[in-house]
Amino acid sequence: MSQRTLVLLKPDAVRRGLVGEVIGRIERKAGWSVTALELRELDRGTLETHYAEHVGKPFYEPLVAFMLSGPVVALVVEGERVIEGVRTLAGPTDPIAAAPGSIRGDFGTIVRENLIHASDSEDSAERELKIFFPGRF
Ligand code: RTP
Ligand code: MG
Repeated sequence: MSQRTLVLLKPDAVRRGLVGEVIGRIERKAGWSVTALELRELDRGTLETHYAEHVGKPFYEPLVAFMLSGPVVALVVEGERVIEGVRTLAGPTDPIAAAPGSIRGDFGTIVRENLIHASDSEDSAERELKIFFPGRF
């Protein structure tokens, strides 16, 4: 089943020069392709919409500050079971719990600075694609 997912390379990934590494892992999966890609600075309103499920949680404000701390790379990836697949490549939220071989497991240590966001369901993907690439998906 071919799908689309929204991926964000978070400011830590951009700052640390890991954009090529992370996109390379995604691109090398058979049949997957990047169909939109942009480096951009986010604003508070976009983040509030994107992270609506987390508004009011203790980690929300530090998360927003982190996501505003530098540019992110927003991309759309298309391919077979790509929603679950990118989540698997990323690994669990806490990089210390993430297995080596996953993006978070290989490069992260801090829960907040976990390098990558990927839509977690078909509904999330549809919602998030509209937020980050309005009029295109
Ligand atoms: P994401 O939404 O970014 O793909 O990550 P996720 O599904 O694995 O994690 P989620 O629970 O949706 O949390 C969103 C992001 O908030 C930061 N976070 N910090 N306890 C904490 O300090 C904490 N918990 C979550 C992480 O950046 C996480 O990816
Ligand atoms: Mg999430």
